[in-house]
Amino acid sequence: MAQDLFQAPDYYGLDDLLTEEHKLVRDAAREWVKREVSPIIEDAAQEAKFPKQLLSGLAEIGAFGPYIPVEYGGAGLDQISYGLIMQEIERGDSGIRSTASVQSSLVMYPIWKYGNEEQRQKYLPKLASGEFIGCFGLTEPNHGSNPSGMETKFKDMGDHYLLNGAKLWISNSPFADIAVVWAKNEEGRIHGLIVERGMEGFSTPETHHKWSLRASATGELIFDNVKVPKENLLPNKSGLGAPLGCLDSARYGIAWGAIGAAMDCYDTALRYAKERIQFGKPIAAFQLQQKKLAEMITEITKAQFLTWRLGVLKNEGRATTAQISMAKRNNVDMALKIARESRQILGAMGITGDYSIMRHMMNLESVITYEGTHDIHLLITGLDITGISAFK
Ligand code: TGC
Ligand code: FAD
Repeated sequence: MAQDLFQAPDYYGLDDLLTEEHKLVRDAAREWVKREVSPIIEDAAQEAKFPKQLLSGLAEIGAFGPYIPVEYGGAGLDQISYGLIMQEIERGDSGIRSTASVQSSLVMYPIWKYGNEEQRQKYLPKLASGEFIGCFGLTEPNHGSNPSGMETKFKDMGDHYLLNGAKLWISNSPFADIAVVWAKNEEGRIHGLIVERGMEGFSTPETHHKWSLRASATGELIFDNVKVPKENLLPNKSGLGAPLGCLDSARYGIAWGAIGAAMDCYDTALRYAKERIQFGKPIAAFQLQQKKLAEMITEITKAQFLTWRLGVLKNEGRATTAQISMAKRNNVDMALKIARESRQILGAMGITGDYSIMRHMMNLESVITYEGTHDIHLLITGLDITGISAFK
């Protein structure tokens, strides 16, 4: 990839609303991405390999459990710092942000919120340091948008549970040390179980040939009569609301992350448009290109303020699921549109790996699908404003 010359757009002075801590955390993540991610990410994506060498750095910048209390190894930061870290990482690559999202919001969060003290002490410090990597198994071959229909189930065998079923499209599964798995008990009630690599009957085959999130490892979770110790059941919450509560946290992080991808595309396109000469002028001098760039910075600015406000509400414990859906949906759509427009500004160069735009564009096709599709988030808003569910 060409040298990383990224300069973050801040058209309306959002920085004035951030604390010194927010800016320190954000700048540390930004520097780390420039130093460690940008130089290697294009090759990793081209080769479809997750760059494991980034794991220790992710832990160091506080990306594993930013808001988990320090006593459990987390960074003890607020929700805006968490968001800013996700923004900076996704500025580098959505796949790397995925690893951080899953680890923090889909693995550490449920252990912290729904686990007992023994489980917290056993797993959280190791997850925070990156010694353990986790994954989250909700989606199944026959149940994506509709997880309540899940078929994975466990049976009480007296001294252990017996787990059977399969999960599909699971980020980090091929190398994860532990999986937080959602499964139904004999009464059909959904519970979370911590399944550890090495348990007999548990396998995690990798999903190949993706055109999107190529620098992230995706795979299956297969449970063939896996004996799960009883102490691995998360005791403090059950029902679909338990995994959905984790999704609230991850979707919030994605709303920030998508801004990072959009910023990177915009910044690259702006620089290119000012340098590329056609018809004797920089292409930035043509109205059609200015329209694209002006609309991009407008959309990025709107998303920055929507998401900052969501962060304030989240810090106060007032952000609703529907508000989080709106931000995830709006920002990912915004980023994908900006990636497509930016790609055009670069002409043929836009399709090469010399620039990050095409990689962001392809990544965002996953981001607009996972953690609730674009349609599902619209229906969540629809339900919230009308009181009528259009899901079923
Ligand atoms: P519904 O009847 O609405 O709700 C069932 C129960 O859950 C409660 N609830 C929530 N609780 C906590 N937090 C939330 N956000 C909640 N939303 C709902 C609700 O009150 C109810 O409780 P109770 O006590 O009455 O039973 O459920 P539904 O079956 O109608 O489904 C609603 C729907 C469609 C919105 C939901 O199923 C959904 O969000 N589907 C999308 C699935 C999804 O997002 N999957 C993501 C998989 S993980 C992933 O993609 C990771 S990508 C990782 C990466 O790489 O970054
Ligand atoms: P489907 O649910 O089959 O939907 C197909 C289409 O139908 C979509 O356009 C959808 O919007 C539409 N649709 C569905 N229901 C309705 C409705 N009621 N009304 C209108 N339209 C509807 N899952 C995990 O559990 N853990 C992970 O770590 C994880 N990582 C992922 C990583 C990647 C790279 C990808 C691509 C996915 C990942 N997922 C993960 C799965 C992801 O959450 C699902 O793909 C997503 O929830 C959608 O499910 P589906 O793909 O089965 O699509």
